[in-house]
Amino acid sequence: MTIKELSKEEYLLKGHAACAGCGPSIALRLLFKALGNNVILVVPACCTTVIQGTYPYTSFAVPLQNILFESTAAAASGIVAALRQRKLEGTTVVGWAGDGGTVDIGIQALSGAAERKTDFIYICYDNEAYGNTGMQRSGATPYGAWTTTTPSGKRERKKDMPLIMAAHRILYVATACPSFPIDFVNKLRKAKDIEGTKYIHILTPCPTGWRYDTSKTVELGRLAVQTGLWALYEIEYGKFKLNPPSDRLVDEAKRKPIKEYLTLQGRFRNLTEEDIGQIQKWVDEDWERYRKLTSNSTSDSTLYGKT
Ligand SMILES: Cc1ncc(C[n+]2csc(CCOP(=O)(O)OP(=O)(O)O)c2C)c(N)n1
Ligand code: SF4
Ligand SMILES: [Mg+2]
Repeated sequence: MTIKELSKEEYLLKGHAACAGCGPSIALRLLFKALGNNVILVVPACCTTVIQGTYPYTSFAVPLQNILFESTAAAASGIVAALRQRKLEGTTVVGWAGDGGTVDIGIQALSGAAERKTDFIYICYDNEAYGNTGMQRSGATPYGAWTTTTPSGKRERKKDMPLIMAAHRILYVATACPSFPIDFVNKLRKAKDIEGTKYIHILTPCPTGWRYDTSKTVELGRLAVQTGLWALYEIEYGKFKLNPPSDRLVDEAKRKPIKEYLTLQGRFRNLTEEDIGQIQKWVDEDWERYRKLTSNSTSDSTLYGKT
């Protein structure tokens, strides 16, 4: 698929309440272009509840259920069961939650739904902090990042949520970023046709929390991928596969230095050279892991065992 072939329909309507340059709102627009309007969205407390607007107004032209912060996957499970009971086929149920609502408070409901193989797509849009409540740190905030609760920079590393979901042996796990729109759209369309729990984790730059100019959202997403900090991959039926352009970055020389990404963002202002060196080392270690997983993918072994 090319950009020109994307649907012209817009189900994220004009006049929504996202900040200028909001990465998650670009991803939402693409989500609807990929899946159309035969979807039911489940959204917990997060920036998206602001983007959608307050009743009786809404910027979403699809059915949507707002639910408690911890309950996205539980509520989506209920909707999937209700649709099945009423024999209503063809509607895609999508859980759409922030990083806090996924890797922290929502993880038990999501883990339960994945273990039950609930037939829905769960998307974590990751702006690496609790945006809606003023930018507190989450389990997905990266090492060194300023948030209101880590004023001198977070000292812990980001949770590897896609691999946590892969450990549930679900049939489809993928990472994406709206700066690579066709990759994201293709992953959504593929996920739609797989039965069971599908998990897509998207890195969505947030100018308000990451402290950069609102015009740089797409550029930052690209840099996250080009430096290798955010790898685009799929784990399909347990097989790990890097997607373009990440598939070319196994060669270290092709990765841009991580510094190019970090220095564009005010939230990393307090990083020392030593911190930057440490982050670069971790990124390089991740790639050694991706290299091993990629070379395994030519054999019959999968993350879940033999095919
Ligand atoms: C049980 C509970 N605790 C805290 C809150 C307050 N709260 C609402 S949204 C939010 C942060 C959401 O962060 P995230 O999931 O990362 O989404 P974002 O706002 O960044 O889009 C918090 C802490 C709540 N609604 N319910
Ligand atoms: S705080 Fe960030 S994620 Fe939330 S609406 Fe603003 S730009 Fe988007
Ligand atoms: Mg968040």
